[in-house]
Amino acid sequence: MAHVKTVVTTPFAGQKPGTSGLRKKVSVFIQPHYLENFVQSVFDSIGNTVGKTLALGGDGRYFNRTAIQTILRMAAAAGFARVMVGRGGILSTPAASCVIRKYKTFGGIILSASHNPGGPDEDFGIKYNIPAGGPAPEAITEAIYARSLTIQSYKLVESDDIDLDQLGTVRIGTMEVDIFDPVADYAALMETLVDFAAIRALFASGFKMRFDAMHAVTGPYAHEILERRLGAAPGTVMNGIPLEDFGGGHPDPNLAHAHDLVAALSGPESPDFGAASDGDGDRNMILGRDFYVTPSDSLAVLAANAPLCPGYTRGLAGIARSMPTSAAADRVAAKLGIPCYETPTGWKFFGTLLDAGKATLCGEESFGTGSDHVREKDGLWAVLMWLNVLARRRESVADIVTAHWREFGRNVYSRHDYEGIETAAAEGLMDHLRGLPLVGTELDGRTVSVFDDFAYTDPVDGSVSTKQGIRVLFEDGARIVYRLSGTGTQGATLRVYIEQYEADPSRHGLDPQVALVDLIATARRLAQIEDRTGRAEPTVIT
Ligand code: VG1
Ligand code: CO
Repeated sequence: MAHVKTVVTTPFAGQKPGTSGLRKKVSVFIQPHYLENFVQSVFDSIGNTVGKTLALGGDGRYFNRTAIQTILRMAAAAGFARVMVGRGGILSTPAASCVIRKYKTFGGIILSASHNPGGPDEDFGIKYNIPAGGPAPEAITEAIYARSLTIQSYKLVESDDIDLDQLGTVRIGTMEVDIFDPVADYAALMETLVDFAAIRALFASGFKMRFDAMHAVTGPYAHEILERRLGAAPGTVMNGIPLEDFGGGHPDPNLAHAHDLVAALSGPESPDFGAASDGDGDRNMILGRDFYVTPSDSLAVLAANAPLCPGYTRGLAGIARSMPTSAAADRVAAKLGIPCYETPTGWKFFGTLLDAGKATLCGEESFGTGSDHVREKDGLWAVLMWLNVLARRRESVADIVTAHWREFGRNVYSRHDYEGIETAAAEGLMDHLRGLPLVGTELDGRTVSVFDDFAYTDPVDGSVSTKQGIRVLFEDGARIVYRLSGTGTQGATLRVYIEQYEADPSRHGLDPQVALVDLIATARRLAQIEDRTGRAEPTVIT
């Protein structure tokens, strides 16, 4: 047995996991003991770790490799028998969930700050996923936080760094470290869910696509699956090499940040289909030629077309969406006669519904779509589902979405983010809203029917989550939601979600910013956004 060393430490304030794990600046994480305190708090909060297997990997950002070496030494000291590490320290978030489930590990640690920029001056993140494969529920993240506030020491085994790039098994003390191919298990799972033969035939017929991996984790996955297994032309995958700083970009697949892709998909000669994913591979953006698919619509279209895909031919048990996501999926669920669940923001709330077989597809307006195949949202899976639908329907993305609107009506939708505002101003704004007596009053010609701070009782385990976003629901079905982000690392980010139902097909083609102009004005005025934050306009519109 290698020597286990106990290191005395003192607690750090603020090691509280947010919407998706603990995210901080790299400068915070590299402080002596900071990462170690959090990892020990995880190991102390998840039950007996002796003899267990852990999955470990990340999105490849700066500090990923260093953190992995530290976590391996600590896992050995915690008595883990085995740690499975993606080669090069790489594991996309959905691939990590896949591996945890497939090999029945005692959960996993995922190193990622998702779509936040990477590099020495940017962000890092860490989260623990449970044996079911999904993000730890709040009861566990709260236990981890509580532990971090009392921690006095952590343990590690003294050993040299291991070579993360060499496939195979090495040992740290008695603990096995298996360096495995991070793509193979995930790609095999995808082959069971979508019709690879149909998609191969689509590409063979001259169909053209661009996939923007944004120099983040999905590059190797997209090269293998899209270009090698599905026969998409070489060059289909753009920015396919993972870089520690994502090439200086912001690996967030939206119209503002995936500008290379948006440019590539504009004009009559452009490819038929475009997609992008984020830092850790769980988000997706779907584009047609000169056409943007809102994530809420993408969920609804996939739900309506899922039986075209081999993994879903038997139909869906139910759909789940986060509260700020539009009600487009609800309309599909109603037509299919299946339930639609409304959960708080963050994938951790879908886990119980998926485990209980109550929901098959899940989605969030924040470019997250997924299903019961793993317990994370899954960017490439969503892209493959779209390809499967396109291969079977042989219509353009725009035609599929506009036909969907004609059938179900359009939930016109937009999210406005005000990033990096002062925390006190953001909290003051939310307090101001909470205090308003709105129910039954009229705002710019619309009557408020419901006004609350969203609370959720999990229908499976009964756990309650409160203060999940302020909702203003109007009698005509329009809606405004206000939330503060739980993933940022600097100041606060106010998210304003605006939605209005449009049944009239002659108005379906309008730009949402135009169609929603009155509601957007109401949202700004009601929350006194400019007065309180100094911002006349949002920083990002999706
Ligand atoms: C954001 C999104 C939320 C998503 C979360 C994690 O959270 O709004 O829908 O689940 O990011 O996604 P917030 O609290 O900043 O609004 V990822 O791809 O960053 O793991
Ligand atoms: Co992500």
